[in-house]
Amino acid sequence: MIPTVLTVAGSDSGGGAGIQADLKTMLALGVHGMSVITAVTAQNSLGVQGAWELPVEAVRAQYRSVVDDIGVRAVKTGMLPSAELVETVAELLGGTDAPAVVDPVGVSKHGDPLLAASALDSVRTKLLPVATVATPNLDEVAQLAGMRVESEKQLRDAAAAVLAYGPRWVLIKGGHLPGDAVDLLTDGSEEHWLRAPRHDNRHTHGTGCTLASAIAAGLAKGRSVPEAVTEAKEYVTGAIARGFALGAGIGPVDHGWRFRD
Ligand code: PXL
Repeated sequence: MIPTVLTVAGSDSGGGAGIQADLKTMLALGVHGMSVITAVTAQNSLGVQGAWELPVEAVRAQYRSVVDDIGVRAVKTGMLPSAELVETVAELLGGTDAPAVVDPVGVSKHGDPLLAASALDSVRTKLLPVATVATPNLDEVAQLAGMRVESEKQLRDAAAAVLAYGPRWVLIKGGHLPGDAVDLLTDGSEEHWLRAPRHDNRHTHGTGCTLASAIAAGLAKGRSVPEAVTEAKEYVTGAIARGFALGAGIGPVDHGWRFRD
């Protein structure tokens, strides 16, 4: 049986992030990817030109169609643009017996907002408590926990602050710090420091979506959280190394890099 994985996220018309990144990652990692679309963005290498949220009923119906018939071994969430959608998805996840990887998406690579400011409290109080693993980057840590991280040592404080909202594990992504790309995975008792060399490549669109989807793929295959995160980091590091130019701006990571090497 091929493990089934569901992404609940927004569409990126440029194909580098969002639903498109998630499904490519899942294919590359040997699982069956399925999607619940929460929003449609008009987007390219230069930024987000427009975004339209789907009605709550459309999100709920997609989710029930997939989960009730096909079933899911893991779920990943990405762009959930409104408080109403965050709360709907949190409730759906709470009623599903599968691990959930929550990427608390705040802004795009270009700084375009993908989440209403009014939804932040719902992310903290409804979505994070049902997460098996939450994967904030440092901008999202600042947004959610009001904490500015400027050194590797402070990743530990950031992890404690996010864990306080209730996810079982947190992966704080330190990639926006200078130097190596260092992330901290912890459940409050174990600590796993993941380090990868920084690739001098500006084509990194889709990095966060890809990492979270890769973690979900690993969990669906039955890996533990530390194993799934370690393997996902290896996959995304390879994808970043092979990120390529597209359009006039920031190109995507290469989801298919393992097929090419
Ligand atoms: O990487 C965050 C993200 C999530 N979802 C969608 C996006 C992006 C970034 O561009 O476009 C749809």
